[in-house]
Amino acid sequence: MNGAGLLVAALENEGVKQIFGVPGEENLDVVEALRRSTIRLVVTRHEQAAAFMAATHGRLTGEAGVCLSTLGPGALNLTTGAAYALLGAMPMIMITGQKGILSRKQARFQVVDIVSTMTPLTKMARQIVSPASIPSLVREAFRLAQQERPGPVHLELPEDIAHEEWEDIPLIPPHPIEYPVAHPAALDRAAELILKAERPLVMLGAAASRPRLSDALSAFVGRLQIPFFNTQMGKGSVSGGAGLYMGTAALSERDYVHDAIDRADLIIAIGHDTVEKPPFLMGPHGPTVLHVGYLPASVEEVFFPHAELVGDVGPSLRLLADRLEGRLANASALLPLRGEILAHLTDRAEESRFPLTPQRIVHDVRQVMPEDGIACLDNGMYKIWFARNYRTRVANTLLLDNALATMGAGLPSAMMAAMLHPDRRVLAVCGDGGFMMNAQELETAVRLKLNLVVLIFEDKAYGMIRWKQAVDHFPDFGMTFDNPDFVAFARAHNANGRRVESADGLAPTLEAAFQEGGVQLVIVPVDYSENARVLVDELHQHSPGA
Ligand SMILES: Cc1ncc(C[n+]2csc(CCOP(=O)(O)OP(=O)(O)O)c2C)c(N)n1
Ligand SMILES: [Mg+2]
Repeated sequence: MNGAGLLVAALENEGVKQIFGVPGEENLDVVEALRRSTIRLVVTRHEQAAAFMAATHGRLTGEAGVCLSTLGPGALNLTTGAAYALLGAMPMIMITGQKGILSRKQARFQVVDIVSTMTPLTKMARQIVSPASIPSLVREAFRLAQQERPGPVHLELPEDIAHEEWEDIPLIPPHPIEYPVAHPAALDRAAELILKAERPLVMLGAAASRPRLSDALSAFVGRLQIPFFNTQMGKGSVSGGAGLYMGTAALSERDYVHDAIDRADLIIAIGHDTVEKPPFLMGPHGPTVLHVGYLPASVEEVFFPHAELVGDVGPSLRLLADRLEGRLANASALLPLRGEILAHLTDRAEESRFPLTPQRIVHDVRQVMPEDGIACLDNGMYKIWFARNYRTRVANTLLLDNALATMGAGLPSAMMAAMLHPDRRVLAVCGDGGFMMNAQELETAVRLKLNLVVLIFEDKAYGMIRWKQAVDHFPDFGMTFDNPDFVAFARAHNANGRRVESADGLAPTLEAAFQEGGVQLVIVPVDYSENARVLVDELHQHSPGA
């Protein structure tokens, strides 16, 4: 077997079912080994999309997704995806080619030091220098990528090592690992803090969304009955518990959910990862914060917990609930604020203005999406509206990126969700700017015969930056553009496209798109004057002092 064969056998050994990417000539031995393997090669139209898809596989399953590229230019195209997985804590393996390392028959043609490039963007970046090391390196790569805190790992396979014949080397079988559970002293301290709290509040952060955690978290919330809010990436980490949901902190201060946060004397922050835009700002006089996480908290100017419960989060929370269940007289002290906080979110959600308000769009999307439907957001102004207003009742049904917050990931992440869950409705939500950053993947989605609806918010602008420009009192300048005819664009890709022509047209158009199946674009004109009216003026009035 050659090095490439060993690599592919090691990937099969890890349970890999598909690899996303754009091969180059340096990968041809790997491509040939894939052809003979059980692993499917899914070519994309840009490496960035392959990386976003692989990262989303890791995010949704906990098992690293794998992407492949050639050397130099192809590998550089993976870098945004690497950062997306690193900041977002998504397990992913990137395999890139390289010219031969034992002789240099093409001098420096296309040679870039990709291992150095990837080092700050990954948990590990290595060149494979001998087939002998492949089984152990691949096992190590998956172990590192998948263990807390998850993230990307890069392996570079030079073409001569890929081609080199080697004796069969035994693969290293993966085994399950249980993380240590929090220390009894930490559990006692945490229980004491919660027992003496007068107005406790739970916050669910990004790490709360780990797929394996959803049941334990839902049980914890159900047993203690302490109301909870979530960060953007902690959204939808709990199934059920709807009666305790206080809102999502899409902004750092002043929003209605901050009425509860500002009154809390204890915040139990489960899985908060400070890669996220802060859900609230800690200061000298704020509440006590208890960090619950797989790893100790990182300390920031705006986040410095007073106590920590570190260990496998699910089992640790069960032990904590054992100490507290039925003993918390003040558990629901903040719950009376819930009705008023949530009432604000339905404001203008059914208004018939055209172009549509963002509130109306979020409302209508929710009507059309079943509880287990998955909405995958790109990055733009609508992300704040979805984070605030879109209610989730099933874990991991709103995927958004509040970590790298890159444009261009919406469509590829939705494609991955559609591949993993062909039985569920999947919706990509994009701006007209972000959609065009990876629009070429419509061809991939059609080729893969995915069932997927892509909703494009059309304001003919980089709306979010335009909004910030206005908030900061800069003149309106430089943020607008024209769009292609999106309906014709869809048709040119053998997809279908529909434009929403009236306020009442959105829900039926989305419904028709889902019913018809295949890849469907729905273009909805949006009225972004609500951004300033609600997110600046109204919230400023609501909380002028903050
Ligand atoms: C790759 C990348 N480039 C630039 C930005 C900065 N940025 C954040 S939101 C945004 C505008 C997004 O425009 P669009 O996709 O049309 O969404 P809208 O805000 O208009 O709804 C920009 C340029 C970014 N986050 N990622
Ligand atoms: Mg836009």
